[in-house]
Formats: sequence, structure tokens, C-alpha cells
Amino acid sequence: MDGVAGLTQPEVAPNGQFRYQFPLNDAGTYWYHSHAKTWSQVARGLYGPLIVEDESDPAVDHDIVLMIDDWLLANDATIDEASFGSLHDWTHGGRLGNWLTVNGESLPTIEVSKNSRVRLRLINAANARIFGLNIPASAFLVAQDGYPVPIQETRDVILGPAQRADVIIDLAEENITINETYNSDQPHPAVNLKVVDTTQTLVAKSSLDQPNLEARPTLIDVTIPLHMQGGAMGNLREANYKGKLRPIRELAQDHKKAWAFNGRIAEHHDHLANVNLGQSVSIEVWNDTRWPHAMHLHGHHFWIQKDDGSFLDGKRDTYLFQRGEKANLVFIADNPGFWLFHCHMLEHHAAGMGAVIQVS
Ligand SMILES: [Cu+2]
Repeated sequence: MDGVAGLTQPEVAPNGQFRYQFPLNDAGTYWYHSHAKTWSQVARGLYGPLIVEDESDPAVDHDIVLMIDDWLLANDATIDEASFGSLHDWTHGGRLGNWLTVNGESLPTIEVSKNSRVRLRLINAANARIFGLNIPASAFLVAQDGYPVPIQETRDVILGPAQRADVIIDLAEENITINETYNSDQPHPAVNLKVVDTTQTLVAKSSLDQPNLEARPTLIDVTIPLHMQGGAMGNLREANYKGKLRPIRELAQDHKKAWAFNGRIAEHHDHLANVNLGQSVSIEVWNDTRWPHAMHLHGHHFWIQKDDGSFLDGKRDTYLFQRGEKANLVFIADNPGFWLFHCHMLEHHAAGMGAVIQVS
């Protein structure tokens, strides 16, 4: 599972079939999507939520997936075809849409019971856009990227591409509107929760139990330095690509490559590192570019150590680096296989931001 076409399995051919069978080891909010020509296929909607429930999940009255996307539409409201593969998008902030949907609808209204407790599973399915969501209710963050976090009250959630957040909210007697707030000074309504009378017995709104969190490793066995450069307004002058040092202009114009790891632009099967099963690993990332990047590791969740040495709460599988940011992504290599580490701003990945970590 969590494979990549051309790396762990062949692409599923047109009219072909492939059956994915896997044990559900980790409860939480996940999603599935095409990993072949991802920047095109995900932009066209080839994805869906994958929710794994657990007996120990807190009791709620409603469990609602909110899958948020921005579509780049042409004037006739069809998908803008002409802009696919735009070199500008690949070297700047990726393919940014102009039409927001939640679960494929524009400003949907979802009915929920008055005074109910609701679990919202927020998923950012956009190619490249960062979303900020404001939830005007009593709201508690309980998980990020499917992994539990120390429960904390929060009304604002920022999600980079591929990131997820689970929020439990206690509604009162009023309807609420969840607004997108990251991309404009004006709140943009994303989804309405309409409260309705109910005869159903509602769950008790007891305080939520703090999760038992896995201890971080005290020693690091392997460090992987990762200097990320490139993109528009960046400092990358040349990079190694297909065994040859090439100037950035040639890389962009002839090969549509614009981003490098440690001065090298990897092919999708090139290895960044090989580590042994069970080792503790720290990917020491320096985002030395002028753009944020949503760095995603397949097959593992990682702890995030900020530049000052402190750790963020919980574990994630995708971390949104701000421009210039340094942070260490620390994980136990407990899952053997070929695991892609890449920017989930899909145009950035296509233009070079990805490489493989092998665990064996
Ligand atoms: Cu990126």
C-alpha cells in the first residue's frame, strides 16, 4: 500500500484492473489518489477519502468527511485544459484553482442535529493550494494526518496539500458556516452545517480523553541532510540531472525540471537514502526556496523537530514547510519498502521535488 506507479507497481492501464488488499493497521483519516501523472489526474478528481474507524474513537452523533479542493476552471466552467503542464505553475506555486468545492460541491449544506457532537474529517485534496478553515463553534483538534494529537481547542485549521485534520465540534442551536480564510482577506464560505431538530438520543458531551502517544526515539541512527533549492526567484543556478550538471535554464526549458534535492534532480525511482529496518531516521530539511512546500513521506508518520530543537505535537505524514524553514522529520523506519518522499504540491513533484527512501 501507499505505492507509486513505476516504483512499487505498474500503472493500472486504461480499462485495466488492480485489486488493493491491505490490513487496516492504523485508524484515522486518509485518502487515496492516482500516483501516475498525479498533477493531471488528481486535478481532474481521481481521488477519494479513506476512513478507518476504531472502536476507541470518541462517540459522536455525526462523522462527516469534508474533502476540500480547488478546481482551475475555464470560462465555460469545464476544467481548464490549456493550463495543464504550465511551466509557470511548475516553477511557482503549482496549479492553483479558481473554484472551491467541498465533497465536489460548491458551498454544500449538510444537516446535523441541534446540540450534536460532530467529528469533521478535513482533507486537502488540492494540487497545490493551502487552505485555512475557520470553524465557528466549540472545536477540538484530535488528529492530524490520521495520527492522534494532544487534544486542544482550536477554531482555525491550516492544511497544506494532502494534509488532514480531525476536529470534534459541539454544536449549539445555530447553523454555522465554515469559511476558508487563508487565501483572501475576505472569508470565503466553504460549507454550511444546518442544525435540525432530532428525536435521536445524542451522545454525552463528556470531555475528550487525551490519547496515549508513542515515545520519540532518543537517539538518531541515520541523518539524511536535504537541501531543497530551485523554483522561481530561487538560488539554484545549476543541478545534476541524468548524470550531468546542467544550468537551470536548460533544466526548465528542455526538461521541465526546476527543483533539486542536494544539488541533484532525482528521477522518481532515484534513491535519496537506504536505511535499515528499525533504524531511527532524521531527514534534516532546509527549504532554501522562496516557496512553501508540503513534504510528504510515504509509508510512515514522522515527528517534526523545529529549528530550535523543540518538537511539534503528534506525528504527521505531510509537513508544510514555509519558505526558508529548516526542520527535521524524525521517524522509525518500521515499514520495509520503497517509500517516496516528495512535495505534495504536485507540480513541484513533477518538476523534480521527490526521491526514494528505501527501508530494508
Ligand atoms: Cu513544493
